Amino acid sequence: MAQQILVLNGPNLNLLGTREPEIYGTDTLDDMVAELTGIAAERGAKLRHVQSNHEGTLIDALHDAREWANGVIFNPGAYTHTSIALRDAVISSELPVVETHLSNVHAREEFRHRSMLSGVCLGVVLGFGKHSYAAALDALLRHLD
Ligand code: CA2
Repeated sequence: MAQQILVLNGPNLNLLGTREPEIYGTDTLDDMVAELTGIAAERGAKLRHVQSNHEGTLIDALHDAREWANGVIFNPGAYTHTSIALRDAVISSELPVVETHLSNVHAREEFRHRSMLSGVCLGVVLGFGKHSYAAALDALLRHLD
């Protein structure tokens, strides 16, 4: 049975490839998800992608994932640094969640150094641009196997 993975992206990540390319790269979100879907297919895994700018929608997606997903790749965007509600939703999902970031948040502003989610995630991958997602997928599939 194929592993089913939710790729969940938070606020402003719909703008990928349109601004701040020096930080976030030039690929659009659609480009990135298409590439990741190909990588997943080579490993016999299936992805579903959800992006939302709304905290509640991200929480709903984590609750829903409990019903069908084996694991989650989650870039919570700026909610990483603030959201206890998303932390609680990760716990409630009872799924392995890999916190994933394009940029190296520790090389940026101090307020980005703290994550409300890392402590309840399986692991964290950051700083490799779109390759962070590929590395997160690889680690998650190895964990699930
Ligand atoms: O590095 C990451 O993946 C972040 O989660 C991205 C968030 C930021 O608030 C986190 O600290 C680290 C911001 C996403 C904004 O994405 C944009 C992409 C292109 C243009 C504008 C924003």
